Amino acid sequence: MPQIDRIETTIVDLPTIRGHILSMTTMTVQSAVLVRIRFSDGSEGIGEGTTIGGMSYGAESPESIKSVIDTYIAPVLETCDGDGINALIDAMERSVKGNPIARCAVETALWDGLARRLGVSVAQLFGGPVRTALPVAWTLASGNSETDIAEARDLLERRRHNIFKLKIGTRDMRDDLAHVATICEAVGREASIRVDVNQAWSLTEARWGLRGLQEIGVDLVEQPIGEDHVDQLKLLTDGFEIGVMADEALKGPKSAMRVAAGRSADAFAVKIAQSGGLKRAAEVIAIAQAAGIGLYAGTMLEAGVGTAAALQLFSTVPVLEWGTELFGPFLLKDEILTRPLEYRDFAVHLPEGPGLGAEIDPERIEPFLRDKPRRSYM
Ligand code: MUC
Ligand code: MG
Repeated sequence: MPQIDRIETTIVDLPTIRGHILSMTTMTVQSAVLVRIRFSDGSEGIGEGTTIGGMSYGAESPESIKSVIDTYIAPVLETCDGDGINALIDAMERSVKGNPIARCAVETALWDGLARRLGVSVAQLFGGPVRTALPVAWTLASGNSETDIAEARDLLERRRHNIFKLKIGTRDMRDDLAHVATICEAVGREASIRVDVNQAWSLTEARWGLRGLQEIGVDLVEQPIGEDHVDQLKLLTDGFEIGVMADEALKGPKSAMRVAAGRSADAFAVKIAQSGGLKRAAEVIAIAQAAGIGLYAGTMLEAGVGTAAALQLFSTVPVLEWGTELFGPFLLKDEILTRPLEYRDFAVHLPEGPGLGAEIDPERIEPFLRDKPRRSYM
């Protein structure tokens, strides 16, 4: 029985390749909390807890993720049986309310450790992969139509992405719609175009917005209104032909059940972090499948470790109607994995090897470690 000896955390501040403009913030840096669990038999597991834009996207920050793990999760889990992941999830949920990203980061490291000890992939622990290549979207969010079109054309040419998500909601509705129309006109025949409003619209705005987006030929609109207004999301889902996706409204199985019960969305953007870990994300997936709701693998724009974890889980899902957006590492200027994830032919590929199939390169993260002295984590 390998005991959990130590849970270590560190924050890395990773610059993005360009400003990433969402309705609530513009990102120029992504701060990831890296977790390493050391077990008594010498094995290790790694995880990542990452949010978006400090505290502007959700209720956790990089600093809170780290401090919740250090102060409230580590003391509860240390000395426990590292193989008993269900018991450890239960212990985390009983001792820490909310804070799904912190719990997900630790749970990821537990799955990685167990899978490595067994010499299998994390996907194998979830029943095994049904696919090794997953369609992958890219987000066009420079804020400028011409820059976005150039970016899209380049990515199409390199066969990296043929699904594009546009971030809207910061500008006047007419300007946003004109921006979307310009991009659809330029690349809409070769690519699927979707938009993410990140909750920025009222119901009235959303009605106009969805009508306009539908006429332009956009395939899908993500979280057009506030996450609490599930009843209003349903009005939009029922009122328009364009697909409506829930993202921020989904915070684990209970909220997923509420959205599914009324079929208030056509599709779920399932994020392992927002769901509170891989296990709860698998439950959200099961709820969508049972309710006839389409699936999409969402991201909190994680670096390589969190992205690999999501890939392991989503490779086990037979039907991913809307594909994935597991492109996080590409938004970052610098790679942190020893062996980067592979992207080709419009797909991201399941990494080989035990556990997550991902290793953190100590030299690559060194310049970005927030805390000095730097030697304690690796
Ligand atoms: C979100 O709300 O979907 C995912 C991709 C992206 O560009 O932003 C994130 C967050
Ligand atoms: Mg979203």
